[in-house]
Amino acid sequence: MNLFIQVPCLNEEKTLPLVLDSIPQAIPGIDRIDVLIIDDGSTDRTVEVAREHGVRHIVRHTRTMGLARSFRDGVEYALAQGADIVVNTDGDNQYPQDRITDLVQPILKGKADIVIGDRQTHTIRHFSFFKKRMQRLGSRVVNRAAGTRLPDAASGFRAYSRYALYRLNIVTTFSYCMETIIQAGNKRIAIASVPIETNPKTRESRLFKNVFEHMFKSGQAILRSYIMYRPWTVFAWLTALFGALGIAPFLRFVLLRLIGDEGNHLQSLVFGGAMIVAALLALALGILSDLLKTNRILHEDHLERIKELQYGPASPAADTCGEGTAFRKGKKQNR
Ligand SMILES: Nc1nc2c(ncn2[C@@H]2O[C@H](COP(=O)(O)OP(=O)(O)O)[C@@H](O)[C@H]2O)c(=O)[nH]1
Ligand SMILES: [Mg+2]
Repeated sequence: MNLFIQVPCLNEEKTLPLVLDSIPQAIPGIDRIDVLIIDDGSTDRTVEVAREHGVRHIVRHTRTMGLARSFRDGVEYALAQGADIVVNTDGDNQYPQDRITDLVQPILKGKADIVIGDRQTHTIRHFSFFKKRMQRLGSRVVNRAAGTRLPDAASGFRAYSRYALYRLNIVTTFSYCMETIIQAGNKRIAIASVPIETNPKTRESRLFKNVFEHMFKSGQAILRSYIMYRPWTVFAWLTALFGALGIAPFLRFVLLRLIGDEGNHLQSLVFGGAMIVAALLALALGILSDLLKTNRILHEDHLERIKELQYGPASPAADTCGEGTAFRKGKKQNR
């Protein structure tokens, strides 16, 4: 088992040594541990610091491309180097790297393909009351969209098996944390959670200026993923809502006529007509997005096969008896 620990970095020269020094040297069940730095166009000494600490794997972006792209490029590099598990941790030393040993256990035991370090946000001292509530609400929304029961959907401290990385495709430029959970949940990839305690804060978040920006951007990512994976849920509800609003004025009109009202009720009928047009539009969009979903599933199947050809079989078990992939492909997938 080869483990790659990847650290996406944008100007982390100050805190990177703390991260690198706390990465475990050996983990039972893991034959080899490699550290990978993804430098997203840092202008400080991040890369030099990494090299001074013995990091041999560095992916560099000449210009800042964002966290989601950095994650993707890191994963591709790790898979090409033969990684069986990829752990992601942050360059600001927010996460306890010594807990990586526990983080990879569910994957080693074959119990999960993604493991998330649960920061237990309600206990974090530097989080305000409002931020704690919002973290809980965010996780609840993601769980609903993904059909999961995870306590901390926004945590970036995670382990992914090779199989999970073959099946996940990141399309948003932001908030890939939320997106991966919604994808994984809908694709019936097993996700586990391990409680962790975060380290004291070293600096302010660079990803979000404030909690409202966090909420707005995460909300966008969640909505997009939800429509991608469950278009009918969204558009069927919209069709039903507009349909009901459209039919009501016509029913009222018929009833009033029956009891002898001779008025023409033009305004309410125009409103009803507009609502019925909106319902038909929502229905058409639902049909279109369902067709697009079929297309996406075929594309994703292709991508999975390409990754298998490029990087080798998804799991060692699949190599010999096919068991590894067979038991993981759940029965009821909402892909
Ligand atoms: N690639 C990339 N990484 C970033 C960017 N901004 C922050 N990071 C990295 O993403 C991780 C999390 O960033 P951080 O500022 O701690 O955000 P937090 O998760 O809200 O605490 C750290 O490892 C940062 O170095 C960015 O624009 N691009
Ligand atoms: Mg941080």
